[in-house]
Amino acid sequence: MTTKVKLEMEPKSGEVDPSRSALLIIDMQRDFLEPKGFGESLGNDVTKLQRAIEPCQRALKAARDKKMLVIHTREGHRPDMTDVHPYKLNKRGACPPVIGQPGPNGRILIRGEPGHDIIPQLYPAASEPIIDKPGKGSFYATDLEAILQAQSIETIFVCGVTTEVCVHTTIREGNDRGYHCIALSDACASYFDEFHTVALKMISAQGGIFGSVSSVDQFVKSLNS
Ligand code: TIU
Repeated sequence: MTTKVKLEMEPKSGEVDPSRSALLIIDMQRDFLEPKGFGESLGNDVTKLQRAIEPCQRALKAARDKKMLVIHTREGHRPDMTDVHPYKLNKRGACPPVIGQPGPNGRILIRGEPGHDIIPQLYPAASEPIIDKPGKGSFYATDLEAILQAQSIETIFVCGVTTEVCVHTTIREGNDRGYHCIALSDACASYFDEFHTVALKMISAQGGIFGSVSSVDQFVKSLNS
């Protein structure tokens, strides 16, 4: 039996089934949120992303309390770097190639290095799958879709970083695959305030062209209703 709960969201409030929902936490990795990692090497102020940590913690706690499926993602590459395409490596010379370079937290954006791992505040439980992805979207070159299908998931609550890059790409990919993707606005963050705002608007515009937008408070309220 399924029990649906009401959820306030844009563009239209409705019902979701928590037993067929997953919380997807995107790329809350040290390489994006801490100094000297990939994010900062691209010229970004990493403190802007840190505002998503506490809301992500609240969403994670609520999902765990209700035994909702929680999935974490990490962007990164094989130590031999054979899965880094030339464009991503040097970005047409726009900034120095940094993937694989040594940093204080190990080789930047390389799997197994300390900087590639998820920040301690949101560290995955042993039962929570971690998706290691080479790209921005969480579906590309991963087994995320197989997991969602095996667990009969129809709704994905998405949070993490960055709103307009990996969160957005994942929501677009999920929408094309038939999932109702709901961004938790305050648990997402961007290095650019205006991109964060507009990226969220783009999801729910045109009748929810890519999905819906809600908040951590609404998510928690629904799960506790
Ligand atoms: N996780 C993610 O969004 N990867 C990025 O590279 N984001 C940027 O905003 N650069």
